[in-house]
Amino acid sequence: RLDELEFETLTIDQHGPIAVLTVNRPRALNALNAETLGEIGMVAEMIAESAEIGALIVTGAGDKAFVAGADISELAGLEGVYGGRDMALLGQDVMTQLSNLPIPVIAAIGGYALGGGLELALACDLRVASPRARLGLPEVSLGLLPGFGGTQRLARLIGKGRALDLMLTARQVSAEEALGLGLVNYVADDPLAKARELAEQMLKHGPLALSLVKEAVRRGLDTTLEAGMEVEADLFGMAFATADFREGTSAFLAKRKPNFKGE
Ligand code: CO8
Repeated sequence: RLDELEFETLTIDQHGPIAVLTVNRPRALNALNAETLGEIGMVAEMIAESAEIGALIVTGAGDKAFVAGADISELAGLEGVYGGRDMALLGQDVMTQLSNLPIPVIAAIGGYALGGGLELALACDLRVASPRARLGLPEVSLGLLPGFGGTQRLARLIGKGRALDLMLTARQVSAEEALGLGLVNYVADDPLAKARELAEQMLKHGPLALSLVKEAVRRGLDTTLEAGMEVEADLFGMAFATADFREGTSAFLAKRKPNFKGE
């Protein structure tokens, strides 16, 4: 079981098929250093190979922050072009691993989600924020740009104009404004509870279908509409060949609840 493993900078809890990854460096507002990134990558790798975990929630320890960014004290010690580039590549790889997981991944944002912290949330499929949350990409205020996929994922999620507004001004937005921008999906007083509720709702459905939806959207956004339609048709064909599809349709016709097996 995942929750039997020990990590230095994060904790993992498992509630049935739902895993909760909590970034746990509250004294640095859960800032991501190379060790945390490595540990998140390890967890993603294990979840990708686990048949037991059906959904992942990513959150931060304490009330104050989800994750307040990359660890600025570590960044300050990196030397030259290559140090920075390597750090960006490490962070990008980890975010892509999370984003490519075949299960729903939900960020529960209780406080600050800034810089690399917002990029972590952007690598998740959905974002739920507390009314107290503050979100932003303040990298230009440090003479940097987002380096963990933020320039790419934010513009794809909320559009070029809105993404450039946030990145060029470095301003923080409230949860309410983030909701209006489409940056978060839900605002809830208890974002972790809301994320669990959403995960449970998703887990009623066929797990293969969930993973195919994610794959179709992800691959489609990286290509033309025409090529995306082909991806959709191919994946639809794959869904058609599953036992889950037969179970889902026969359960509907027999007016009973489906019992999906992920096959
Ligand atoms: N890194 C390291 N330590 C941090 C970070 C961080 N990102 N954020 C907060 N901390 C630490 C503070 O230094 C402080 O430590 P100490 O108690 O030892 O002084 C502790 O956490 C508490 O923070 P504050 O006292 O500052 O708390 P406040 O309530 O006064 O302020 C803020 C909260 C507004 C969130 C403030 O802490 C802040 O502005 N933090 C930095 C936010 C930021 O700029 N984040 C972006 C970082 S850059 C980034 O993420 C780039 C990602 C891409 C990298 C690409 C690789 C090359």
